[in-house]
Amino acid sequence: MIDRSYKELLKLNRYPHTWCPGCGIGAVLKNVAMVMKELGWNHQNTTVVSGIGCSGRMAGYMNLDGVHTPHGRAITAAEAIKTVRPDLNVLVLSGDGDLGAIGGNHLLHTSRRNPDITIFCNDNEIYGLTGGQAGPTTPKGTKTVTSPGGEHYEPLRFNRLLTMKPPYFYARTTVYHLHHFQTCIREALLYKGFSFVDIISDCIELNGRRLGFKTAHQMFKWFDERFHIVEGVREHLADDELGIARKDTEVEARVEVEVREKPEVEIESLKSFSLEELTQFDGGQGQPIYIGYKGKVFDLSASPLFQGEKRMRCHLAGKDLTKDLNVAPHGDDLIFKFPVIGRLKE
Ligand SMILES: Cc1ncc(C[n+]2csc(CCOP(=O)(O)OP(=O)(O)O)c2C)c(N)n1
Ligand code: SF4
Repeated sequence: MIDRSYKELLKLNRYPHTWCPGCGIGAVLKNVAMVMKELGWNHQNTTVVSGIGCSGRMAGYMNLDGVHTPHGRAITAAEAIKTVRPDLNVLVLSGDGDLGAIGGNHLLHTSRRNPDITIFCNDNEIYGLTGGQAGPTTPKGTKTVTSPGGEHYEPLRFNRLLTMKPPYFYARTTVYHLHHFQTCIREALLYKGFSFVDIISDCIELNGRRLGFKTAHQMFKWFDERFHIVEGVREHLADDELGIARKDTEVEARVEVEVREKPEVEIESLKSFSLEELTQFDGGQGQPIYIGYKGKVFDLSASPLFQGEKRMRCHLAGKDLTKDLNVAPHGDDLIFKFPVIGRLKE
């Protein structure tokens, strides 16, 4: 049965919402709510901020305390909240125009200070709310209300702007690549520091139709042609890649290299675990954190991915994650450097 408990995080009493049928914003809201629910983020521990625009209406539909700021000021408000209430998870849900044009200066300088906030940018490559004018991420040559002969300038590339200097976390995904989209949301929420998810999305009414698309689905297929998923965590993403670009500071990176040099072990000589036995090792009540992968059992108790606040990731532990890791952008990079302590029973 489909778990619809994420709906607790939405103000359904305010529905029907304001967005056009087929608009990608609904998918952004829904998927962020689904992953938040999975991680236990709610009105007691999380607040949300939006700026102005169709995308900027998202905060108003979340069942959380939130702020609807003046145009371009969402990130400043979010940083201020995090500064005075470091115990709260702070999210920004807004559009490419709000975050990258009028709010561009705040994006630049807040990312430099690296506060622990997460930005979800509904990047529909247009100003939707005001009628379809060219925005900062509108591709060169696109016909819009303000560029009837084709947009003149090269677009702003968030990936290049936000991955200049570590530490950073930048992910690009689309509303069409759902599994990838949810992975990016999850990893961004769990990242300790400034994380930015650039979600390529559609404004079917005020951009798509002018480009000749009859339906939102046609636009989604176009995203699939323009972008492709890259596996693993990269240092940088090319302009047509969907994935996660992440780099920690030099000191953290060195520690990782040292841990990687582990000798191989004879797997047959190790204890074997059934899937049921594995469930006991989920990090709860002083238990270690074990994860199954391709027939082996890894001990991830020392992994920074599960320390401190990230302990909430323990819902992943005590399971065979082979299928999930095979499709996740980080692949098996996350676990192979930790000790193999057992094998999975056939
Ligand atoms: C100070 C100020 N300048 C301009 C506007 C007009 N305005 C409202 S929303 C918007 C663009 C929003 O674009 P984006 O963030 O991409 O959101 P979308 O509507 O596409 O989701 C503009 C220019 C405004 N509200 N306030
Ligand atoms: S105008 Fe565009 S961005 Fe705004 S709700 Fe409609 S489809 Fe979505």
